[in-house]
Amino acid sequence: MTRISRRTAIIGATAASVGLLLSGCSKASTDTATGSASGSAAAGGSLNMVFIPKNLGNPYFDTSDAGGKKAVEALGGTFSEVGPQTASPDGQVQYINTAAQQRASAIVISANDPTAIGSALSQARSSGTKVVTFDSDTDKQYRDLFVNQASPEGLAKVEVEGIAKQIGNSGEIAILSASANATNQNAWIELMKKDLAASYPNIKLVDVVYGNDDDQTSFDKTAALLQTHPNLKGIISPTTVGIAAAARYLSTSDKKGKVALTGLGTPNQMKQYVKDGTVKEFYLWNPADLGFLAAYAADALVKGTITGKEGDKFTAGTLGEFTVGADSTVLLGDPFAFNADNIDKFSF
Ligand code: RAM
Repeated sequence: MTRISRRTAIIGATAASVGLLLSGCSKASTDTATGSASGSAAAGGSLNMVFIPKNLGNPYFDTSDAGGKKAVEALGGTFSEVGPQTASPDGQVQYINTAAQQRASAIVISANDPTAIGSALSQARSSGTKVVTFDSDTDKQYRDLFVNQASPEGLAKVEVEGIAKQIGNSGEIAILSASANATNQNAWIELMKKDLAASYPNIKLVDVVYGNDDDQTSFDKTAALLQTHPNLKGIISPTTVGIAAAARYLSTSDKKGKVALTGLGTPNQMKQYVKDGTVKEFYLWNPADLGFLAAYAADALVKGTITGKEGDKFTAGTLGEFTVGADSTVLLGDPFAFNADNIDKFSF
């Protein structure tokens, strides 16, 4: 059985998918419970893994890190989650340093910047800690492996197609992103710009603004976008924090139903805005699966069963077997489309 078919069999989901695979979505295939991650990094011999999200208090990372915790516990190790309150690279450095001092076996991190945390990560690696980036990468020389949620090209395409169909292929759009240096969002935005230029001559991207993965900032930036661009037809927000804040703003404004909104969101945060008609469709992978996969990848590095070179294979528990691709990257799968027809089937 291939990885995708095995996973699809595990989740047994029936929701419709606008041509996207169901991989990793539906009722979390890693069966991750909600609730905050806990534990503490212990020095010495056995597996101890430190998860560092972009910031704390983001439901997306609560879910991904809970997936990591479940995997680490299944592996008999110790899990901890530490991180900054705001999505800044400086905030992450101190946690990287502490994890290295505590001789963590592995750091699993979503990077707030491709280079700014590089020297801290290099130092951690030179003291024996394996480094796995997940969700948002660093430059590849700073980590052993990157666990990628979905192909960046596919994510860009699905979001651009989504907004295009909702605004009738014509008009002004804007992007509400996360923090300005976020590796993942910046890669997706570049690809969206290319897609727009190549295939959508009548759609004009008039602005890209940054809500820093902070709810209030994202809310305020949405208000400002609508004021600055009175002819705006649509917003793409490729961040779960941004899209939820933008939806909240739109849902009580006179632009509700007039300005389309799509992007990447968690079903739990977006449910009410799909039901009240603010949002028609948005996309995501299963964050719990991403954390789960990252933990198994880190464990394989710690055990030395893989080194991170292309072609290395490892098994990620119930998710099945994965193969390391080019640039020491492992791919979770394809994103999934959420809309009124299926949103009630998901809980994360
Ligand atoms: C936010 C973060 C994260 C991103 C998701 C889609 O939670 O920016 O890095 O992958 O959105």
